[in-house]
Amino acid sequence: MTAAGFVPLEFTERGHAEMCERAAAFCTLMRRRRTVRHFDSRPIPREVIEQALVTAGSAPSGANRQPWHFVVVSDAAKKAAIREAAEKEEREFYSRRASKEWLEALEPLGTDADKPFLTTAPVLIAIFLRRFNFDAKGDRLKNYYTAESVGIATGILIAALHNAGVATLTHTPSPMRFLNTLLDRPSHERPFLLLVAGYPSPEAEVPDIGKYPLDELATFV
Ligand code: IYR
Repeated sequence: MTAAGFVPLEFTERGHAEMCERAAAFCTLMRRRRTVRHFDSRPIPREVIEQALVTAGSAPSGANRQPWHFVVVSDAAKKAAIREAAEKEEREFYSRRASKEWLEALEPLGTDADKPFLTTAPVLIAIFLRRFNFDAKGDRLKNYYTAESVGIATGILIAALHNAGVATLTHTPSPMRFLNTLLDRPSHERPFLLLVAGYPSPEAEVPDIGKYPLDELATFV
């Protein structure tokens, strides 16, 4: 990225009614997003994934360092290797590492150590957080607000995929350093999240849980 000057902002100011309409339409769209744990194996169009990744890459980031890297995994052998490594960690998590309180919190989601979606879903997007970048000379360039930046980009990716008709699951096997080895990523990149993407299987069910209403999730002062 070279130092740029300044260019005029492209911004569309909308009337009050149009603003409200668009806000409501987007809210309706996004409230229909559900985390899916049962996927169909049918492939999803690669262009859709590519477009959603470019959308995610539009996220704001500390000093515009864009401290993310996305690895799109559709190879069956790679997915199988990821599943095997993730289930190994998950078995530890569910049988030993997780506190009683944590397991109780997960109860309504019905999750366990088996992760068949890691091999049935057509695509796994491994999201890496780059703790630093390298400049043209190969010197380290510090990144800023990396977790915030990658979190925002991930949220935009989830929204972009949902908007295109792709269901997702935010999966966080812990620890997930195995992703560096399996996906050949350097050690200064930290696995941030494994986003499972695809069509839901026809019999997919989701937990009967809700979201906070406005008066609980926000305060206006
Ligand atoms: N990583 C585990 C456990 C898990 C933790 C949270 I916090 C969740 O919201 C869901 C699952 C798993 O994927 O099963």
